[in-house]
Amino acid sequence: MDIKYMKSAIELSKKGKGYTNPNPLVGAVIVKEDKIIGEGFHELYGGPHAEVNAFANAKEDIQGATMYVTLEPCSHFGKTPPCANNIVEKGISKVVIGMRDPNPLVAGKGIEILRNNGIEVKVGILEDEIKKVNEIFIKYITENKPFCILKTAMTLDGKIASSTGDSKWITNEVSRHYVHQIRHRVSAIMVGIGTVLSDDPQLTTRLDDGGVDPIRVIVDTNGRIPLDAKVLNIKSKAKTIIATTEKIDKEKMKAIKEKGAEVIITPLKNERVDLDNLMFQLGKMKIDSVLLEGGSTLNYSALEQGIVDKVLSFIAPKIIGGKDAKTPVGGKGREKIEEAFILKNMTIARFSEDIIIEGYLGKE
Ligand code: AOF
Ligand code: ZN
Repeated sequence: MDIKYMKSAIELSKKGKGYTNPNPLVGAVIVKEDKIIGEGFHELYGGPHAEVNAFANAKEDIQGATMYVTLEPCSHFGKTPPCANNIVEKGISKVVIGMRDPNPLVAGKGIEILRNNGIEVKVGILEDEIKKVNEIFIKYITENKPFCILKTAMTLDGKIASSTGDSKWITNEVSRHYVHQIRHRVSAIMVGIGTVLSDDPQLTTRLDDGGVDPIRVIVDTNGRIPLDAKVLNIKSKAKTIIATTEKIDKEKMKAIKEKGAEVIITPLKNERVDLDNLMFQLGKMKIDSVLLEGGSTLNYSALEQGIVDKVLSFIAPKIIGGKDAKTPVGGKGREKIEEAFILKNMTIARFSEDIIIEGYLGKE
């Protein structure tokens, strides 16, 4: 029974995808006499928490009911008052919690409030699944840096473009649609200046019902971005950030700002943008997640500087060959196999004939 209702709460929580960043995805259901009498989820950043929405939607008397909630109810006065106290006042007698809140402001204090008020509390139902749904939140709230997803798309023989640079399209429509769902889900999308110069991408979310555009981050050490690049000129609610260094020409920086983009300066790291420092600055701006979409030089730097948390690799059933055709990760490369970046918790899925591999970077 616990599993069944927690599953409903998880499904509800996912409806908030793309709208709650940098806050978590949370779902709650209220159950009485084996019947759901109220349900809610965190719908929008800054808005009511899942528990409050579940109370608001409850159709019957909730006295003595059980609440299933994916995340520990909060104990702090943030944008809204503490949910733990609210649950006590509403007369709920049992709370089943998916996972403890990793937010240092809460971290067990919500559970304590409930227990101190005589409420029966059970913690840790479908915890692994909920941790995956909230992998972005967990990293951001504990490290103040965005969760970084490296996405690559290649042919079966490991190429991301032909030797002439043609890359449209390697993956199929289903895979590309999925990428737009991720763009909707994350706070920011990041590419290197090489990708802007060669592809002039828009980096927007294009789903049938629109979707939320991510903030566009262009890593551009020397400030080479053309002022007529699409990322500096398209209409979008999300801003564009040029991440650069002291090497940028001051006049160029002024012109970029006049275009409405923001400029972030990082220290130099190996003569380039210091990506770890960039992640720190993005975290300060409440950016909880970054989808890294290439190119291959930036992908290698990101791995080397240890900012990548997850890799999402699309493999298409195509072979193009060509010894000069680019591969997903370029740069200098590791000299020895024993120095390779190792992934763990690998999963495989298919979108029609494309194969999708997901894995996480093992951090020592
Ligand atoms: C949410 N939605 O459903 C729950 C959250 O800034 P605030 O006041 O909205 O508080 C955000 C914190 O509240 C968040 O980091 C998490 O620790 C806790 N629980 N947050 O946005 C919810 N239950
Ligand atoms: Zn709350």
